[in-house]
Amino acid sequence: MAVNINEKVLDEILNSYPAKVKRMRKKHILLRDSSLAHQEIEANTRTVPGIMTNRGCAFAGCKGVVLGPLKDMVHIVHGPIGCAYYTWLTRRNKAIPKEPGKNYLTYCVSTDMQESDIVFGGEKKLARMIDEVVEIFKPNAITISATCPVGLIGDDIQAVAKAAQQKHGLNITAYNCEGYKGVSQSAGHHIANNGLMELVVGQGDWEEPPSKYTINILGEYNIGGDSWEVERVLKEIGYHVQAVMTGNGSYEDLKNAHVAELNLVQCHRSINYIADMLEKKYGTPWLKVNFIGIRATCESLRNMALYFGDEDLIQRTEEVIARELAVIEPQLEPYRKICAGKTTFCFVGGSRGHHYQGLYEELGIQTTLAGYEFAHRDDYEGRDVLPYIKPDADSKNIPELHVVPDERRYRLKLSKERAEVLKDIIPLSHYKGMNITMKDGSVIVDDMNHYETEEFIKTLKPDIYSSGIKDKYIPHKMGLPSKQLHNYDYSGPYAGFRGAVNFARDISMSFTTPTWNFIDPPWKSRPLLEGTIEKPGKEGEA
Ligand code: CFM
Repeated sequence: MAVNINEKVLDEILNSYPAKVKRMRKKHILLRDSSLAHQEIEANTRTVPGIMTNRGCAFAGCKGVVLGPLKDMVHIVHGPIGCAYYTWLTRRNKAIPKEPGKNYLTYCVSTDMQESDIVFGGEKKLARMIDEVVEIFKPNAITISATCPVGLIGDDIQAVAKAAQQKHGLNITAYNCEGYKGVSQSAGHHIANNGLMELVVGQGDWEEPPSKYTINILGEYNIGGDSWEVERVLKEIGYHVQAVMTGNGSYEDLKNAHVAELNLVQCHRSINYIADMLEKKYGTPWLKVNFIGIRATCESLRNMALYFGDEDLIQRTEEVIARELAVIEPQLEPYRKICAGKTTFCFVGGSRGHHYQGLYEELGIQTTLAGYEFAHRDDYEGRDVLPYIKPDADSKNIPELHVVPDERRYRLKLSKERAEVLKDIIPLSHYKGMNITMKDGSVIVDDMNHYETEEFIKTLKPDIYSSGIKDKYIPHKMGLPSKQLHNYDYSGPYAGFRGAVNFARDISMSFTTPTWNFIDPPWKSRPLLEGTIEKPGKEGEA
């Protein structure tokens, strides 16, 4: 399918910007061309002020994304109530308590800072709040996340956490993830990864995995129940999932996550730091997986079996795949007929922009534009580019945790020789990024804004748009269906085999709803440019 764009058209879109902004934005946009050895994109840099970005803040990345789904902990937001409210379950990370009553995600816990706290400091209020939380909830652990004002007035949340930890004998950790740190929520992922690694993972006393094939799933947040579907399949094959980081996750599972024999990485962007640190500290390799899409799920399962290299496991993997496919293939058939030949945009935060393309393709829908809100160059260009990414003032602002092999617990899970062999056939401790998987002529956009969203829709005329709540209604107003790939519009799961059927059903419904008969996309009903030419007036006339 030809994609209706070239450098000239792209230039015309960008010409509306002031020259400096145009120069800056151009570095964030690529037209995919596989004949070039390498295509570099600028990413993880500041959004131009005034531009309508879809990005969130560091606090959102730390509290909302990584810490928030851990269910047996109470997550205190030290800050104004709005910050707490907007990171409270809006992402639809689902959880079922493991121990009766130990799911605190349904509570929005905040110090509700007021003007007087800003003027006189909020440390005492925070300390009181921790006492109250311990008394009322008796959680297994507590986190405290800082919002912008906390950093601005200088409340020492680390000291408060330390004192409370001693007082209550509970794991209480504080995260300096003030919203303004870094350039997006990505900074908050890093801060949360550091904290969990330093203060939670490894705190348990297990020395050995509880059963054969013990794994962790990293970067899976159980949006709409995704990780339940993934775990269902993994359990059928014979894996033991020790910890999911962090969807439906728990402090109790996480503290013994060091015993796993393999770490799976679903969302590379948000959790690659922990994956790397677990490898350095405990010798556990990580495998890049993708459980979105049928082919990607099958490939991930087969790669896992290859990692363990056990004939029985390989055979069981094939049996489960065959059984699952036999069930879902007939279910998918009618949806494929509806979806065939259509095109989509796939613009999501940091990994779904890539992950959903395969699933769309399996339904016959081509992705003509994709991108990430806040990913880094390695998520586009692959991890080989890591040594060439220059740190800037914003990235240097986020502390790097330097871990060393754990004296007692480090053990090579894989011999060096076997690792070398495997690295050629499976993505072991490696991610190739999104760009190489995209078709020539398709558009790759980093931190796409609302102006560009409208312009690219008018140019490429997709049949459906997929992104999040901030831009969902732009395509709707333009007469196009759109699908939120952040929280799934109250549906899901979309992962794994059964998830693929749910996705196909929902996307097909988007196309077949009669709603779109009442509104035409602008290019169908009127010219894109409207205006009148007036006769020039006499000199001096207004
Ligand atoms: Fe990872 Fe995510 Fe994503 Fe993300 Fe997010 Fe999310 Fe996302 Mo919304 S952790 S990077 S910070 S896969 S909340 S579950 S959907 S932007 S693409």
